[in-house]
Amino acid sequence: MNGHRDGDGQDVGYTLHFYPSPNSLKVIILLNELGIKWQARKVDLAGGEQLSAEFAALNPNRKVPVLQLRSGATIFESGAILEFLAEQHGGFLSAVSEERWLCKQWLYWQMSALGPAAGQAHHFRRFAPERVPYGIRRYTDEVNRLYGVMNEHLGSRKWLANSYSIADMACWPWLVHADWQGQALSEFPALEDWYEAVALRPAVKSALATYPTAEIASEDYAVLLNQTAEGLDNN
Ligand SMILES: N[C@@H](CCC(=O)N[C@@H](CS)C(=O)NCC(=O)O)C(=O)O
Repeated sequence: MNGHRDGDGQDVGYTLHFYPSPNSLKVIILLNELGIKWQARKVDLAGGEQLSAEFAALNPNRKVPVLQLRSGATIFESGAILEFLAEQHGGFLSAVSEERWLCKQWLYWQMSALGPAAGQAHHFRRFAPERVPYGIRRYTDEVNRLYGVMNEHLGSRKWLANSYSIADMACWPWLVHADWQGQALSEFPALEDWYEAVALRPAVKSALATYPTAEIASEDYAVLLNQTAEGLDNN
């Protein structure tokens, strides 16, 4: 799939296969911050488009976001996409080794801790077809702990790394719906200041205004449940 063009025939460079949820919003923010040309293609998650053979060819894990390059090659996992774009376009990931790793450790912390725990909190608090108090408590508490970790770190610095970076862009979208995770930002003053500082950035404002994070309606949520290995070759 070479030479992506928009309606005016301009080369748009990248295509982002996305859904308006935190993992895609991270990448949209970075694309906006870098000011590069890209086009958005919304994937119909509720309709199960991610499970199709066509989509599996883009991402064997059948999730968004996926960044498609001009060559047609694709990159999945939002953290890898952020690193790729930051490296390719020389922004928001320091070239200085120590600073680079400070940024990457918070990026990996988001990918391995904040994102999965917040996702499970959303699941057990809002979507689970049955009420599971243990699941609700476990993930609400863990997200609370992780907010505390960020709050402590941000008590003595403005950004997660030395300057505004892909680490901030990775974490911020997960706090947009802190209430879905049973959290109140007002209980974490340094985190709240950081949240407001990121929210004021024009690239972030425009990402959120153009792609407001959407909740999948509970009647459409069924497709996201009970996926097993057996289902992988059903499509
Ligand atoms: N670790 C992955 C997570 C991707 C992910 O879970 N995407 C969700 C939307 S936020 C998805 O595509 N869900 C569809 C499904 O589970 O069928 C990343 O950060 O890219």
